[in-house]
Amino acid sequence: MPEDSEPPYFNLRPHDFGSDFVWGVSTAAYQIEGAHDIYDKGASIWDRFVSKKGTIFQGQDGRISCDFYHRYKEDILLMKAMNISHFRFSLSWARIFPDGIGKVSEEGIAFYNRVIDFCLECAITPWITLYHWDLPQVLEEKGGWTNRDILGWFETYIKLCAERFGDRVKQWIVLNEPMVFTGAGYFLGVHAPGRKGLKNFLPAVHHAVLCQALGGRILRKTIPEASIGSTFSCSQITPFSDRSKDIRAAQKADALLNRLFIEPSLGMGYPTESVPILKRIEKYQKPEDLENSSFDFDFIGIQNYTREVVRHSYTVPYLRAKIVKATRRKVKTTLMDWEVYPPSIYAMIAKFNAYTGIKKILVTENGASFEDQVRNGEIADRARTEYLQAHLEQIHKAQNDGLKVSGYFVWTLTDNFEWAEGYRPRFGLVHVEFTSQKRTLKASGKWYGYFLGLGKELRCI
Ligand code: GCO
Repeated sequence: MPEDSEPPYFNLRPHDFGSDFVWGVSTAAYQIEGAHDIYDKGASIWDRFVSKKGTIFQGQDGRISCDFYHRYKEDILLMKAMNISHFRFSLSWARIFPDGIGKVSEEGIAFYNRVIDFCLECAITPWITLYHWDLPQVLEEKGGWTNRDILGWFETYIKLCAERFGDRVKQWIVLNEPMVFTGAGYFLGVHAPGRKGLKNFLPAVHHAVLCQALGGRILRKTIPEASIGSTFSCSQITPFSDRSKDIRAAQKADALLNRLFIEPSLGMGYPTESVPILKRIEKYQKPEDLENSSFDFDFIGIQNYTREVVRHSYTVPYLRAKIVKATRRKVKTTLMDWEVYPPSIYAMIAKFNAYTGIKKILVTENGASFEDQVRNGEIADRARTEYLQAHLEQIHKAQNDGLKVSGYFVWTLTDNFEWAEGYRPRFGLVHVEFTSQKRTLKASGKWYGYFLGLGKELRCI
């Protein structure tokens, strides 16, 4: 047997993380569901964005993806076989409200009911993310996240989801990584809807902050017993050198990438002392907004994959800071060109733990894409297993050092549509051959299943 198909030795067991520790996998609707126009489903900004030339690697799209819409049973059974007891997935707003608000699609509701009910039948706890980046296109045409009316649209959407699914789903996440969907979608234009500049970014940020807290309040009211959170992308930021200019640049990047959304939600306002340009958000603020930006979340999901090294740069407007790419630093990287740097997850747990208002921290995403080799029907992805293990070791160390972290969700179950990168980066524990839709458990998936099952044989397959 080739050396790399054997899982590396790992000395931790699930119970070393505590008996209440939550173990799961995370997914997102547009990345897995396919069935992009089935029944009366409306188009989302991603349905539209992928059809623009030059936006996605090789012109790919998520029209079919891994066809989770039709194959959800097979995929949930795979989770069950791997002893995974928590499944985080998102709802497609345009599948539920084809016109953004107004008419409800009972077919869309029925699909999510099937998914939820099958999870429960398999003793898997469903975790719903309400917004993982796929705004209905009709709402984008009215300004999307830059239009303050989004507060009303979002309220209508969340209220309905809470009413229809809240009897069975008790774990709720309002937003997925607001920094990424506002930054990549409304500032850089590299994600849907492809808008650029501060005039789009700043109102989008402010409305996302307000919606995040509003979503929390609606969920609390509609499902009083629910556990409610929101998720944040975060990376340790290391200054390129100890020159004061680089240190200042790193502080600005930290404020923008790690603090911009969590701090207003804790009632601390925007980090304007580090990034003065954020003061321009005032233009979009109403007197009641400061109070309405915060919500007492039951948990915070942190999503960490790498760290960033940042240096001063005269050429970057406003921020005067830029990321030094991992490839240029000659460090070990994943296929996304992200440095493999497990201590970053420890640093982020410590950072979020230091905020007094945070009650509970879960790692709601962590994972890696590598060049997976299929040999004789086996996927020997030792690098992924090592990556996951190294991050789990850091989480365990954080717990030993008294930091609170009580869950871990791998990104992701199956290979899927990686946004602007298309299908090239594969993040799954399960390999998908996209033309036949054949699923094959990778060595990393087998390892995760053995680990969670305490070394017992995988439950079926
Ligand atoms: C996120 C992204 C995921 C990505 C994953 C890998 O929540 O971070 O939304 O959808 O696929 O992070 O890049």
